[in-house]
Amino acid sequence: MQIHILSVAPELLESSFAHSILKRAKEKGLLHIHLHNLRKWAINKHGQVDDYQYGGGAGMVIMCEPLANAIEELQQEKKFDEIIYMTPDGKTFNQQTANRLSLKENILIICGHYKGIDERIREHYVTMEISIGDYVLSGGELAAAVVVDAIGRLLPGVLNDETSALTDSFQDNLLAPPVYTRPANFNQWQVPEILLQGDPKKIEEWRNEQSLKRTQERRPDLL
Ligand code: 6GU
Repeated sequence: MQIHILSVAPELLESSFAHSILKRAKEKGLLHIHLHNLRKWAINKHGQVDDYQYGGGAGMVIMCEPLANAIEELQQEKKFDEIIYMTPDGKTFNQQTANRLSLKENILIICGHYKGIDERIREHYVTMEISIGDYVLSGGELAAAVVVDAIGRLLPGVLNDETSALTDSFQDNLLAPPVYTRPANFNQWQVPEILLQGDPKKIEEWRNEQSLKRTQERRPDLL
């Protein structure tokens, strides 16, 4: 899968993809992330990409011209399955959207900043608008990192049996059960007996019960 990201602060994204699971996905050639600095398409030698908004009001808006030029140039190389704009007024991201996006081949993600991007870019190029929750971030980069992480770990071959996505919270609309490791007794705090007995069928039953109980208690809206 190829993910292109257009941003005025691509440095913010670099370290997110340099670790652990996403690093392995890149090394295995399963995920290619291309960061593009929007300033490359600035309208003048001062690196300008934003301007005051029509009608007045605080905050700068990212201009049509650099965005349109960047998108058109990137589109000459490949056709994107989705052009995603990261924005707090987008559709709230969830596991289902992550699953769906993980099946695409080529994605372009646009990170906004300041007051956002000129509406005409949203009308004419953007195919999907994503928010990661009901709060405001100062830019779309951290939100894009969240989305890329959630997608990247779902790509076939990225996770192994030990880290399988099938047992993640949300994957079946249930929260994951509690987990334990050695020692079985720490400060008299005991690991549930059933996990120590080694009967796979009973363990699976127990985990399903725990998942259900946890979901009922914490996220009844998922049921
Ligand atoms: Cl995608 N962008 C910004 N700037 N703030 C957000 C967001 C995105 N999702 C939640 N808050």
